[in-house]
Amino acid sequence: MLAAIHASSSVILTGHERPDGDCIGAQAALARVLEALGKRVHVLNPDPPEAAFDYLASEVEYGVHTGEALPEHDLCVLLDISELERCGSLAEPLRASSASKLVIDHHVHHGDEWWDHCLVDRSASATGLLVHRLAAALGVELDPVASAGVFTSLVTDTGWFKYSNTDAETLRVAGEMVTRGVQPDLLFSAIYQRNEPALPHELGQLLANLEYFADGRLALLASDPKGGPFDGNSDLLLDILRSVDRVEVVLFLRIASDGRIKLSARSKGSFDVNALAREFGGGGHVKASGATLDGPMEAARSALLEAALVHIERHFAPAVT
Ligand SMILES: [Mn+2]
Repeated sequence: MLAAIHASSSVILTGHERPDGDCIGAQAALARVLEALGKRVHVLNPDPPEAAFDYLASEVEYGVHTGEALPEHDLCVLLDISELERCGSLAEPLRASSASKLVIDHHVHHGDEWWDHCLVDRSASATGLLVHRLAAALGVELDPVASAGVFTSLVTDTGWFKYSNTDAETLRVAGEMVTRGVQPDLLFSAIYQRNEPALPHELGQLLANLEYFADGRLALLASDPKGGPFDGNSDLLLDILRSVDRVEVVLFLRIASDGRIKLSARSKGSFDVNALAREFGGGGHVKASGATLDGPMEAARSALLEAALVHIERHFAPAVT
């Protein structure tokens, strides 16, 4: 893999649709590392980064692919994703390109290992952590922008170091990024404290539909279709639901602005929400997964609830004595 990077001269970095903080943070870091090695780098995603990450977007050019021909390249790196199908309009031209493909990811991968090279570690808290390891292997020092990218990856994928994927390496690397100039309080307010005034009202309306099942272990929130689409960051809402003592599984269904129904699934313990999300064509991690369901909302809610109760009964069934 290192040889493939050294041999390349022009590299496309890409990621999944609606790229999150880990995806674009890892891209920012890798873009700076490759540029330090003299490579020409094009960051090209199916969608732009959220405005919350404009402190990275002001330093790194995040191109958005709208169907045009790909820039000339001899290496393509997929970050925070291992399936070309999730690269939106980039999937076809990338598949047609003869350039080698490198996957840097920490998600569960199903199916063929189709890539040429990979740096995949499912135990890594964030893809940005893998880019940090790669930079060390390449002998490149992270500059302030790359450091902000790695820090962004770590904090967004660990819920600011709250989730069980927060390990010693994550905290050690976060500390190193602070040494390199990252100011955690500034990044925290940039990412989490710039919501619209309407957000608390929207969350209040959404929370009115909260239901508990399975003896309080399942919190299910299906947004009211009359309430319109919700494209805001749902982390805050998921945090509130997870804060309930008895709740083990959180399922949030919302109508996105494209009219489709998006599922965010979270687990507090060992319950595997990835297995549940996969039943609906989605996936992710054991404790955090998502999927897109067919509407209408009531049908999606019933199908999801029925499947979730089967999984929960299986998982929490008392041991047979
Ligand atoms: Mn990630």
